[in-house]
Amino acid sequence: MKKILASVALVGAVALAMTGCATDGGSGGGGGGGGDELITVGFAQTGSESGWRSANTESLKTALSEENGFKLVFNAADNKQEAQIAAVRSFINQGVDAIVIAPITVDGWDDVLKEAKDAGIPVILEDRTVSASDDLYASWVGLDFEKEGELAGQWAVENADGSNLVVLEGTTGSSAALDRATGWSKALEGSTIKTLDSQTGDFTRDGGKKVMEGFLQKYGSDINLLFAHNDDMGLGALDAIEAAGLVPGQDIKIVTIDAVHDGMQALADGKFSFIVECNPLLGEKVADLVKKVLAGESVDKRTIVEDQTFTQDQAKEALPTRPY
Ligand code: GZL
Repeated sequence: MKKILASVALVGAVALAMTGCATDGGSGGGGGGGGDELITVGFAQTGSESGWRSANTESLKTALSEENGFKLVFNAADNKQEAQIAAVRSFINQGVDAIVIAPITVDGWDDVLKEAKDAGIPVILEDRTVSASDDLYASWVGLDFEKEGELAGQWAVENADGSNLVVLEGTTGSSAALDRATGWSKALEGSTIKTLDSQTGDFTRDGGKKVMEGFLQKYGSDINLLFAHNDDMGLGALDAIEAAGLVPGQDIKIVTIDAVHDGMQALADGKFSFIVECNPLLGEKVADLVKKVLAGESVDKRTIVEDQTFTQDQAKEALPTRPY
């Protein structure tokens, strides 16, 4: 609907411009239908739960800036799904030109995505994804979370087979946690790694520390391998491990995902053993998708950004030039 309106509006705007009385050509908010007015974008971010999230927010704010032709309406939902859905409803009521969402969990999005579609406002998903039908959003750009989990698991099987494992899971119901767990389990098939326990730490340092304290109280020095779905929970777990008189990287090998600065520092210091990167710098791709969708151009439904992995030596080498 929006595309047809945009095309008609664009033709109208061109016609009117020739008579010296151009309109903004957009239905909804600002200049989404063409012309040199700013494109108004509502961005519903998960919150500020981790170092990765801060880098992702910075990347999108930089790309969706006024100098790049955007007026950004930003909301961080404090990791609460209902608050994030309310933010999207608010963007619809404001009549923004486009909506960007980093969906906290996969479920619960059908109704509000239908409302955005009915309002003729295109939605672009970044980072995590949703279980709703993909005709309810224009495009998704993010990472291959299952591959990230599989790469982490492959390292564990090659370097820590036979270990007693505990897992700090990401936010329950998030595509990042669900898919990383799938990839990890796939990699461990046929190995002799024994999973003692697995619990969510909600992607936060505090969550990782609290859950690791519980694991240590229950299993003590039997634990010799930790898989944390992100660096921040692994960093929180370091406090608990050291408080228990154990040496991280020696008594307990730690594998994490993200490769944010503090995680890479822990890896370079020998406290972490292996990290699989999850690239948060998605801003330019999101901005490009917004402009193309509003211009009525066809775009890929899914765009996956490549990741890489780091050993302790590779972290020492990469740290000085890491952008986040
Ligand atoms: C992954 C992203 C996850 C990160 C966490 O793309 O959704 O959420 O791994 C962040 O650090 O909180």
